[in-house]
This record gives sequence, C-alpha cells and structure tokens, in this order.
Amino acid sequence: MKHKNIILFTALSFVAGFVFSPCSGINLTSQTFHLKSFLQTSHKQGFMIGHHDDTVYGIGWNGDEDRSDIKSVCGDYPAILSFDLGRIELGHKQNLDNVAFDRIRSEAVKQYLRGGIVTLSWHLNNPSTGKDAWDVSDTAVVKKILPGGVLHQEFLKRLDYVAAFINSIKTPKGVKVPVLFRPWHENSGGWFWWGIKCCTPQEYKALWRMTVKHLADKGVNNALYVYSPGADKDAFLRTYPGDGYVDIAAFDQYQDGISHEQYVKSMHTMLQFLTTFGKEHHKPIALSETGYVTLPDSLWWTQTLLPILKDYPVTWVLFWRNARLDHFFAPYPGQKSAADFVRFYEDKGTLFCKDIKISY
Ligand code: BMA
Repeated sequence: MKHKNIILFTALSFVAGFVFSPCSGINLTSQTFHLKSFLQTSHKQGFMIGHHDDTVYGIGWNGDEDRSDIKSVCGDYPAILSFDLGRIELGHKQNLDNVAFDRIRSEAVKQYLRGGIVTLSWHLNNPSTGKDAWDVSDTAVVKKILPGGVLHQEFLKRLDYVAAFINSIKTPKGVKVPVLFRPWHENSGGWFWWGIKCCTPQEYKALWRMTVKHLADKGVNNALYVYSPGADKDAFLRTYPGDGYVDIAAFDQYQDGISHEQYVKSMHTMLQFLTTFGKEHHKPIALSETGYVTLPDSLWWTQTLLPILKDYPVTWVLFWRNARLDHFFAPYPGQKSAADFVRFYEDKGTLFCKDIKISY
C-alpha cells in the first residue's frame, strides 16, 4: 500500500515539474528523475565509460575546446564526464588541479546537451588543519564538523559553496543539469581525513546524512548520491549511510600496487557482493574509479577489464585523469594500449556518449 502511494505521489509531482524521491525526501527535478530511472536499467545495454577531467586537459594539451584523449583515440566522448570540486569549499575560482570552476560548469552543461552524464567528486581540504584532503593528522576532525562540534557552523558554510555550485549548473534555457555527486569516497582506506583513521562508522554515516540533508535544504534537487568506499565489502556495509541517502552503490579499485591476479580476484569479490546488494536494495551499481596507471599492458582493456565486467550489471566504469606521463589512466593517440582501447570501444558491451539516450 505504501509503495502505491509513493508511485502516485511520484506521478503527481512529476506533472508538477519535479519528482519526490522516496529515498532522501528530496524533490528531484524531472531531468534528475529521468537520469535516476535510466540508471536502473542501462546496464542491460552495457556499461557506460567515464573519464575524470576528460575534456579539460590530457596528455600534451591543456584547456583546448572540445578535445578529449578518449575521443581522439576512438571517435566519441565518454558517456560520463567526471570533475572534482576540491577547493570550492574555500570560495576559490579553481579546483585543486587548477581547473576553473567556471570551466567545469560549462563542460557539465555541454555534456548534458550532448546527451551524456556528469559526475562530481570532492577532494576537499581538511577543515580542521587547513591542509589538503590527504592530511589525516587530526583524528577528531569529523567529530568537530558534525552537529555540536566546534567547526560545525563553519563547515556548513563550506557545504553552501557546493550547493551553490551544483545549483548553478544550468543550460542556457535555465534547466538544472543533473549530476551524480560522489562525496566522501574511498573512506575504507586511511588516506583521506574522512577515512577510517579519522572517524567511526557512526560519525561517517552522520557526515554523509548531514551532507545530503544540508544540500537538500539549500535547494539541491539535481543531484543523485554515489556511495563509493574502497573494495572492501565489510567496510562497505559498516559505513553504508542507508538506502534513504544513497542512489548508487559503487566502489573504487585500481590495479596499481597489486598484481593482475589480485586485481581480478578483488574485482570479482566486490562485483559479486555489489550485484546482490544492488538487487536487494534496488540500487544501480558502478565501478566509480578504476585503472592501471600509465597503462603498461597494451591489452589491458580487452584482456583484463572487459572479461571481468561482462557478467555483472555494472552501470558505469570510470578512469581517472590523464594528468601527465606518469599519471594517466586512459589512452591517448600513440599510447601503447590505444589500439586495444578501440577494440574495447567497438565491443557491444561498452557505452560511450553517442550510445546512450536519456530522455531528459
Ligand atoms: C588524485 C590524484 C591527485 C588529484 C586528485 C583529484 O587521485 O590524481 O593528483 O589532485 O585525484 O583530482
């Protein structure tokens, strides 16, 4: 009975131009609701390809218009473009990787208008020490920013900058662009100030819920929330903020620092777990970051990644940034795995920008 009410309310609010999300109690814009519906079933067509900072720089270029290393290699943009909001919380004009927020906004709009999807991560500075996201020297930092903590009010102002930015991503016609917001990621590791070294599971969940609630209070109705700890199923469950606060269940796992065998094993373990979890909790699942830095294996795409993913209902797979010759995760023209990436692109299981059709 309750379920029927939700459907009815959803239908009514859709007519009114927004859609109530039974998850977080947020009135989603109709475009965001469409994206959410699309993500429920898109895995039946294949998994979408994503790349961080894809259209803002790559190997041997920076700031060019309409350029992308992935497009240069295979002829199409990724279905998902990822950008980072680190330092927006300080009111800065550029993020931690020197990409202007105005540029991120315009790239997000372009991606939406070409029918693609945008995701945002947030490597924010440590609000207690003022150092970067990797500063774990104050193990009480999360406690300090939660309600009742000495930095709580100050931290809400940082969240306000995020809300203002997400609210500001609009097409020339004034349509708010839906985004997949992925805060507080890789918390099962100890390298970020929101990770296991600096908060209890209860504090982490409180931080997550506070974030979702505060952004909603500030009018953010164009964000879906991606929860992505590391590849550790116990840790995934330990800090899961709850079905009402998460739209997509994901994880990050790289092949770096581990053997090929360890990578394959860890991916299968996590994907099997998430497949069951996703079905039980009605959440799409994703591999929100993966890659093999500098791609030393020329057949990595079709011999390692594709065989792992093909049997799971994975919604998207995202590769990290092409920052420099010792820190890139997608091929560029001439790179030794480029030919194999074209085979990966041609495989019917991979979805790039032109392969997806979202009825926004
Ligand atoms: C990390 C590295 C950093 C970068 C950060 C945010 O994984 O690539 O160099 O600053 O992501 O993009």
